[in-house]
Amino acid sequence: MKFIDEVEIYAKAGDGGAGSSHFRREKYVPLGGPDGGDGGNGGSIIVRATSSKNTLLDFSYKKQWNAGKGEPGAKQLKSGSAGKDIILEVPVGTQIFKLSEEENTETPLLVVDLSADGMEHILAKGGLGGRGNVHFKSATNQAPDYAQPGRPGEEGRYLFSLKLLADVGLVGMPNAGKSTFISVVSAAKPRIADYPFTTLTPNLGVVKAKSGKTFTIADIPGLIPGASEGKGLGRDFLKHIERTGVILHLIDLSDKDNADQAMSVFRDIHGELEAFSKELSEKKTIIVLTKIDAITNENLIKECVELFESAGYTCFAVSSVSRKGLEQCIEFTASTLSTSAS
Ligand SMILES: Nc1nc2c(ncn2[C@@H]2O[C@H](COP(=O)(O)OP(=O)(O)OP(=O)(O)O)[C@@H](O)[C@H]2O)c(=O)[nH]1
Ligand SMILES: [Mg+2]
Repeated sequence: MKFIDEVEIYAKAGDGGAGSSHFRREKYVPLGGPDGGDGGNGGSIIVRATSSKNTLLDFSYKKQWNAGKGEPGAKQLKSGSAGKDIILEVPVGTQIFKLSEEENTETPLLVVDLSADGMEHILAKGGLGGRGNVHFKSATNQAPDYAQPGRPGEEGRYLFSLKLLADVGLVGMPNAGKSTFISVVSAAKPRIADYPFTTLTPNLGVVKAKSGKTFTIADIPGLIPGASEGKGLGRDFLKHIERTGVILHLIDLSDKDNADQAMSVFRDIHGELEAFSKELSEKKTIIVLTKIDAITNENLIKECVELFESAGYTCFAVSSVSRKGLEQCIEFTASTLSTSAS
């Protein structure tokens, strides 16, 4: 599936229906009073965040959205029916910006940050229906032939920009085992293969820790040296982990000969995070050494853990194949999230 994280759309709410100007016609009553009904309100365009989507793909196919017009009012005080609302469902984490009428004249204005499942916002409000002439009857004017027109619905160009909202972000070199990790700790089913850049778009998974805590985790394409300057794929996706609380930095231990090699890979990738955004590099980071089932030298694990701990990091050694170490890693991640949230 294609992953789209930025789209521009045009939204037009429905215009209100016109009020009716009409006079009662009854047999034997030569001058019936006004009986024109009200026009219906136009439909609005509403955006709603849903956790069942994680791409803006739908909006790259359909860019123009028009909500229904209100029907005009009619004789015998009949009100026009309201126009239908349109609800645009977007992934949680979508930020919506209003664009100016002329292209690129101003910086887009943030309208709403749809940061929670179910959150809604009226993007373009439908126009009010006009009032029928029955409302304009007065002591001095018993037969008003005036009815209000409907008001126009709001309209505008908007930018939808998605920054995935996950509690935990997975980073690491291609092939580090990120997708395999998310596939065993959550129900996410990403593509996994023994070549780099298997993951082309982010995956989200929900993890239930044994302690009962639940958190979301995002798997993004692998990072390589030079990523912050656009090498590989990673850079485009780093923004998706900008809003995570904790980073799990995965390092494949199965192809390392000594602890220094693992540390040097870590420093390279961490340097890329730093070059992309200082804030990202300062996030709480937990080191996860992966693929330990494929290691014969038990000392290597111990040396690595000691080296990372002496550098101030909490470090876990895990295997997604044998599941060794996963539970401790997940429990620790869950408790780190809850302490940093409070
Ligand atoms: N032996 C062993 N192999 C693993 C383990 N975890 C992942 N692998 C293998 O490592 C290879 C890469 O795994 P992925 O999960 O696709 O790696 P990734 O980090 O998502 O890679 P990219 O998406 O390319 O960045 C696959 O062949 C996996 O089967 C593990 O715990 N043990
Ligand atoms: Mg992957």
